[in-house]
Amino acid sequence: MRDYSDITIESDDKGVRVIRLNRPEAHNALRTHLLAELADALSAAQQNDAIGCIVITGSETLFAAGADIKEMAQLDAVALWKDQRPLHWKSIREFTKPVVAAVNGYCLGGGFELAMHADILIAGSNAQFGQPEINLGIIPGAGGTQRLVRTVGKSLAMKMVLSGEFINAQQALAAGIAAEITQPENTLRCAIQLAQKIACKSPIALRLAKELVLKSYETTLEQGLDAERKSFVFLAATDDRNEGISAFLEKREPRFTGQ
Ligand code: DAK
Repeated sequence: MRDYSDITIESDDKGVRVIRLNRPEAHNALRTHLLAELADALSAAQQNDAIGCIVITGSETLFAAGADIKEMAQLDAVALWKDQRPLHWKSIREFTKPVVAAVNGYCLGGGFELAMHADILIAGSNAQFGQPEINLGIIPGAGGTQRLVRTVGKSLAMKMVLSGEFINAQQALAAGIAAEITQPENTLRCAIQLAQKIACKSPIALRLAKELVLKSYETTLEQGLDAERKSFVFLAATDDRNEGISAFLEKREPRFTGQ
């Protein structure tokens, strides 16, 4: 395992790797170095067949307060032009394995955008979500203007992006941002349990399922259905599909191999 300073990594024997944001002194602000480590950790997980699902989390009281404002203050237009952060965000965006976000406390700005890159979000009852960039005279920079509206609809997205107001865990659940709410001390455990349930499925089917659900943001229904049908046919050529069906018929647990 590589040596990281801004994140920590922990893996279990059930195919789950937990990536924890670890800059408590700066409310886990996503400085460039942290994003680079995160992109690197995801790239390592991508290449490791033993990892089936990732959990991204912060602490019991805080997910992340956004981009590092102190770092941003140093960046003029030329520095922003050469900014490496969009490349790291691209790596995060293109990660193909399932990602569960376990979110407690503040989940703001770039932190919220990171959580929205996850496929499933489990929120602690103390979670607060917001896009407060407008208070700094800027706008969301990692997809907040695009992903939020696709999840919660125009009116709530506009309210959050234009006013900078936060919403709580209950509101996030009602708006479809969170899949589940739990007590803050249980958020990570809950996310890991879900990730373990996911990690033991067929990695090929998982990858296609994730890709197709995300594709629905970008395609017409007809194109999406076509892609789904072709993927469905493709899966019939895999060992995992035969194993899944055989296991069901033989009343045993499947053992997927990713072949
Ligand atoms: N950056 C740097 N430091 C931060 C920080 C942040 N985002 N948030 C908090 N801190 C630091 C504080 O400065 C303080 O440090 P010290 O003064 O002790 O050294 C420490 O963390 C504790 O913060 P507070 O004292 O403020 O704690 P409170 O509990 O009173 O308040 C708070 C918590 C989260 C409400 C407050 O800290 C706050 O409002 N933080 C800023 C939230 C925010 O505005 N977030 C949006 C940042 S802009 C891009 C991609 C993404 C983005 C931009 C471009 N590209 C790819 C181009 C994203 C932009 C953003 O996220």
